[in-house]
Amino acid sequence: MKALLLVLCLLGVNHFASAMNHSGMIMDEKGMIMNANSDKLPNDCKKISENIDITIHAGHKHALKFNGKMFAFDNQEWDVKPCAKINITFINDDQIRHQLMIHGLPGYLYPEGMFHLELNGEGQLQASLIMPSQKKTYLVHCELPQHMEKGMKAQLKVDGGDGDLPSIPGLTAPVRADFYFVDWTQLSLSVLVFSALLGCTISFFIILNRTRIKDLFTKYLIRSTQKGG
Ligand SMILES: [Cu+2]
Repeated sequence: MKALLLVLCLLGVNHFASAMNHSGMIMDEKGMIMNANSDKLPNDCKKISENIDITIHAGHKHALKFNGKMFAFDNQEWDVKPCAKINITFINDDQIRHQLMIHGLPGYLYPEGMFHLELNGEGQLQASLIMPSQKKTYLVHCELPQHMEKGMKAQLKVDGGDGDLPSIPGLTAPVRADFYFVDWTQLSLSVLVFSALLGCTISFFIILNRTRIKDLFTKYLIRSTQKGG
């Protein structure tokens, strides 16, 4: 009976291990690497042209410099030579899940044309990929719901790329800019006109009485200094 249990346990462990590392995917409790490629050359490359180390941070703090965005990578664009080998260090600075996905790669090397790194929370992963020789711009993004729309979008160019992608924070304009609808009612219009008139009145009052206001302020300062002394 004990021997049977031991065999079943071993089979279970073996099955679990194979599930965590199969067909180009490595997965553990920290995150996932899918379709990494450090040695297979694309068909149009005779050799690796350059070896580049790129560190990419992901997190909400990198979106602070972009108005209206919530998530971002620390960089929005990279440019590499044709047939470059890119060694990526992906660092998640947030406590939530983020991905680094590169799309449009050749399917015979990268299933579904995709290179995919994922971190379930703070931490880092390293993986490599080899780019084809074609002059092209690849989409880099996080595919979690709303993360790309909220700013986690970038582009990877090979040989200068074949154009720019839209809606890259700080780089390119969106296809359709956000429109924030204002429901103008009689009340909201009245509040707007009243605020504008009030602002103008206060500004005119200050301009017309600037000498008197200056005198009063100076007197107040002198009195405060004398009291303090
Ligand atoms: Cu994300």
